[in-house]
Amino acid sequence: MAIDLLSQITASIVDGDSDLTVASAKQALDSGIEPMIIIENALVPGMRVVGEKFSCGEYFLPNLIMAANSMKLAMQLLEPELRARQQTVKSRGTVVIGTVHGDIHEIGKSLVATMLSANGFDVHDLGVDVPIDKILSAVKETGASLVGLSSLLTTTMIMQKKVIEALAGAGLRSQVKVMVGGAPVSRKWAAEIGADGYAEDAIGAVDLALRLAAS
Ligand code: B12
Repeated sequence: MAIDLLSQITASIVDGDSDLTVASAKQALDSGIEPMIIIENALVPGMRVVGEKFSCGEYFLPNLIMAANSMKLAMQLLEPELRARQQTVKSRGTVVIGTVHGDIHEIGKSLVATMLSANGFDVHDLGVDVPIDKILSAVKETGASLVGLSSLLTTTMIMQKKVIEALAGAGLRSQVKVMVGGAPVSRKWAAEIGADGYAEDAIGAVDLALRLAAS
């Protein structure tokens, strides 16, 4: 039953049927399935299929947009549930997060931001297509100790390196630990550009942030 429901959510993402995505996500929540299971085992796999179909020319941009919209609407339902389940009292640190300049992919970055905030971090989400200067100002204004940079395009990964260089240029590099992520990003890339850590998904991002905050 739970597996059927999760498969139905995945299929509805692939079809871009936002009404069905939201209705079945609600049904899954009501039947006691944890929100993170719904996200990781139903929504994210659906987005992966959509990406593959786009890659091989079976899907076009409108299909990506419809799938992304379905996922965003489902996230609006699931985010408060995620937060409600993982409340912590004391702040674990301040994080500035955003998708780098030139890149408008927001779903993964927002999921990481939600999970960090659900785990006690004070999160300043700068959104998408964020210019380097805005990141530097946010770090100065908030006194953040962590910066999260998301990039979903091979062409925008280089912006992660540029942000790290700009932080160093502004004398802020020793104040912050930089985490990088996004589908084309790897541990190897993170090491190459001098980032402090890489995580593959939102749960890994929380583990990484906790480790970096304690170091
Ligand atoms: C949805 C989508 C879109 C939507 C985005 C809508 C939105 N509001 O976000 C729209 C339609 C706008 C879009 C546009 C484009 N897209 Co697009 N898109 C996707 C798609 C299908 C899914 C991305 C997604 O949301 N995944 C689900 C989330 C949950 O996963 P995620 O983003 O990877 O995030 C997780 C991890 O990576 C990690 N993570 C992410 N960020 C961070 C940050 C930190 C600090 C850490 C630690 C971890 C972390 O944790 C997240 C949660 O688990 C991907 C395919 C794919 N497989 O990635 C293509 C994809 C990324 N897009 C692609 C392309 C080419 C484009 C366009 C150039 C298309 C075009 N011709 O216009 C434009 C680019 C516009 C721009 N300038 O940014 C390509 C990129 C190819 C490449 N190698 O560069 C992909 C891979 C599709 C493909 N297979 O060809 N896209």
